[in-house]
Amino acid sequence: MTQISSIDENVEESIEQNIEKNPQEKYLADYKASAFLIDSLDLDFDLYDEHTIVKARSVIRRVAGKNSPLFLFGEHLTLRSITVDGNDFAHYKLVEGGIELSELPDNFILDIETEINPLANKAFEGLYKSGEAFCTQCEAEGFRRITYYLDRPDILAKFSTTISADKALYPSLLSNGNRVDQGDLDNGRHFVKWVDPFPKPAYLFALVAGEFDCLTDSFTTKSGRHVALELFVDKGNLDKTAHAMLALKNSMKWDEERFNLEYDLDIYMIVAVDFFNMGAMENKGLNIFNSKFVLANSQSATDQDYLGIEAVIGHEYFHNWTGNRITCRDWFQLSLKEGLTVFRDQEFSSDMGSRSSNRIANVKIMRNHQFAEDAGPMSHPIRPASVIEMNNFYTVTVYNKGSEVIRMLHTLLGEEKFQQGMALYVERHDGQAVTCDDFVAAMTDASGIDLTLFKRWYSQSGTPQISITDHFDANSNSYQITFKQKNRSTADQKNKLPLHIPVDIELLDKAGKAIELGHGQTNKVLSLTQKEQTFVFENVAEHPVPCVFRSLSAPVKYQYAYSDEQLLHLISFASDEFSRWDAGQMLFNKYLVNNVQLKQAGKAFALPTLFVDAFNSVLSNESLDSALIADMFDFISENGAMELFERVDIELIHDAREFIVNALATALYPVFVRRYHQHQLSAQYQPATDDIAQRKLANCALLYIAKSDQTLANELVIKQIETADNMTDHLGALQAANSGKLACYDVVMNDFDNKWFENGLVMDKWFALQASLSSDSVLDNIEQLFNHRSFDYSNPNRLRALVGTFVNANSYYFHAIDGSGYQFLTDQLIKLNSQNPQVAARLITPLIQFKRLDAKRIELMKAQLNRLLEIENLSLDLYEKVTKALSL
Ligand code: B3K
Ligand code: ZN
Repeated sequence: MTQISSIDENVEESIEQNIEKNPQEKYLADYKASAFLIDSLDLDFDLYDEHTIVKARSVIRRVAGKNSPLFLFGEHLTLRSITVDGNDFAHYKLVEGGIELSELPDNFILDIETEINPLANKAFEGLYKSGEAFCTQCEAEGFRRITYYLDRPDILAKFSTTISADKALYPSLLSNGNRVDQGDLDNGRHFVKWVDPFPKPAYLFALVAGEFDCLTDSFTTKSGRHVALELFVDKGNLDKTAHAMLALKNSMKWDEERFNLEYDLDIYMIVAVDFFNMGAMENKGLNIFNSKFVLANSQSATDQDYLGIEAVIGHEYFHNWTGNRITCRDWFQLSLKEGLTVFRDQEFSSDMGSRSSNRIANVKIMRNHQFAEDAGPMSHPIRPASVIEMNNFYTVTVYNKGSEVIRMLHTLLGEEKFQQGMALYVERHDGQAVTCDDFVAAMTDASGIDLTLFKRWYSQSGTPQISITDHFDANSNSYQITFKQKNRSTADQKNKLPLHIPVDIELLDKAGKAIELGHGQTNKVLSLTQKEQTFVFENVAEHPVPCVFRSLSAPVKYQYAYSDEQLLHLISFASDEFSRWDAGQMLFNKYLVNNVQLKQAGKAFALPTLFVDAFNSVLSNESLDSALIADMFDFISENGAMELFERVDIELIHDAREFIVNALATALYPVFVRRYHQHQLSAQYQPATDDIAQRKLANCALLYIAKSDQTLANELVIKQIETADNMTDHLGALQAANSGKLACYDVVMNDFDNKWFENGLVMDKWFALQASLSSDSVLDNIEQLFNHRSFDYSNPNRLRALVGTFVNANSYYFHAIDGSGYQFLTDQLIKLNSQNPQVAARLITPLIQFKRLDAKRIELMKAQLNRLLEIENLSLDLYEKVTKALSL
């Protein structure tokens, strides 16, 4: 193979910012190292619900800026006292966002005493109460709600933490590191002291106080270190902890085997809490988890829950090296730890379970969410250049696209060189706060591969669009394939440059065999580095069907004018399971677009026979993995489908999608029924890969049956609920009843409510079903559910289940042309703005991604955004998103 042509425009390396400078905006380019360093921090907490006293003693030294003042961040704090080297100190000024100290010596001990109110803290940032327990969340900038401090990730200090609290109410007092002292105090109180030997940034600090049940276990590392494992859950939940503990031990082992990374403390603790803004937090030695990602037994958790727990437990554990031992210099570098750690957790899940199922699920996140983010007002590179509210940048771009960037590095380097790069990165930077450039430098130096161009992925936002054409020359037996990359302007950047895009390719002959491409290989990774590039393959005997972007080797949209027959060829013969799935998706998307256009041209919906035949061949194929078959029938969501159109017609997308799904349900009805019966498991529930696949296919079949034979579906649903020994099948039956609007729906939903109303996590599945109902009464119903006995407006999980599902997964009703969906969401955001701005700023996403919608809807959405802008004390979180959306 040789490269014969290249067109590379001479484009300037500079990338223009088109967002006006805002006074509150912070810039990566403005980074300055701190003039002061903190060697150690001794914390002392006297815990009370409404007036906790925090004493902080820092050992500080000046490393630059003679006589310059020291600014310490602090928010929502009451200052009680301040001393320097033991003497009262008067040279301070309380200013917005912190305190400024002047006339300081070069080396000193600073003692600051503050008072805070954990009970009043409903933002769940800093120290707060989750139910009866105290807990913390400090990333990104929550530590400043605990004490005045240099709350930035490049300040690494050794922490000790002493906690005192009522002994009966809070028997467990936990913090980072090792427990070094404990004892009783007066008035029924007690104390525990913890010392963390590893210097760390403040965002990794954690404290928990409460009464828990604890599952203990241990792990012996490969060098023989004995590690105590402790998993703390609310009393009564011990029967739901086994899977999380197993996932932890598997993670520890996997990281030793695949990345040669070993755990470093004598103890690893995980605490599950009910009130938590996100999934979990990797605090050193003391992870704090949303209970959703810990608690599971077969009765209460689905296969998806089991897999989610494994992934999140792994993710937080893997942060111990990629995040904690080596952390970020500044928050613009967030993807340094998050993209890399997501890549590591995806690899872990793929090694433990089905690689293709994992890849499909992760690509769906990119296509359904990340591409939309990149095309909307919040578009940013994986290393953002400017930020107003840091919490707004824990995004699918930084996390998932960040992971795709690491995956591309892995594809370009191969496993061996990639691991050499990791080893060099760890050797160079252990104990440091570093940048994405440092990471790429280690990869470059270890592999000898030039990644200069590749680094543009870190600074350029947007989804590249690749158009592919080819030509076969029968005389010379050569096959040429040409790739053009188009990088469109995004909200944050006007001018774009070509990117280094790895294209994993395979060529299939007529018989479906992969053609050898040299060195005994049937696939090849091409490096597309220019705007347009042609690659030639010699000794090709016939025009092949190209299988491009195998496993989606780059986070791009790609287009090749595949005929239906060629897509069927890929579905049947591609050696990469992901590519078979993707060919099915392309076929579906082609006819989704086609049917929308038919209707727009005044014609009726229609499908060719080949379309149904293609999916019949998948469903009838006994040798195909059951999970893959189920995935092939799980088509792009209505939300995701918006990305397929320049101008979105909400109703038509909904109708065309329904038409195609119903056509398949009807045409393949007997095969779905056969598959349903064939994939019933008789053995006891196990969250094992094969069993998960069987359940997935059976429940997928049930969903389709519910669309074509409601009488049979009704019977099957009732029977499945009666006999199910697990939540996956119980919920699968409810989903079928919901989507097929079966006669039993109300009864089975009521029964579920009566059975589970005391378990909020289980009820989240029920709330989500209610919110996804395709019915004109869905919004009224949701309003009423706010008063449901299991609903708690201050719990982020409940809000995400009910409000989040409606706005993200029920787009037909969210985008109702009367504006009711937009108004409903805005009402909730106004309520949440002052209480929990982080959760509000997550929920707003579908209200700001309006670019492709019709003028009427855009106007309605903008009216709601303007309504938000007018409220008093709009949080920075919402302000940033609303203003960016309105400025487009
Ligand atoms: N690092 C945390 C996320 C913190 C979010 C702060 N708003 C969890 C994780 O990515 O592992
Ligand atoms: Zn993370």
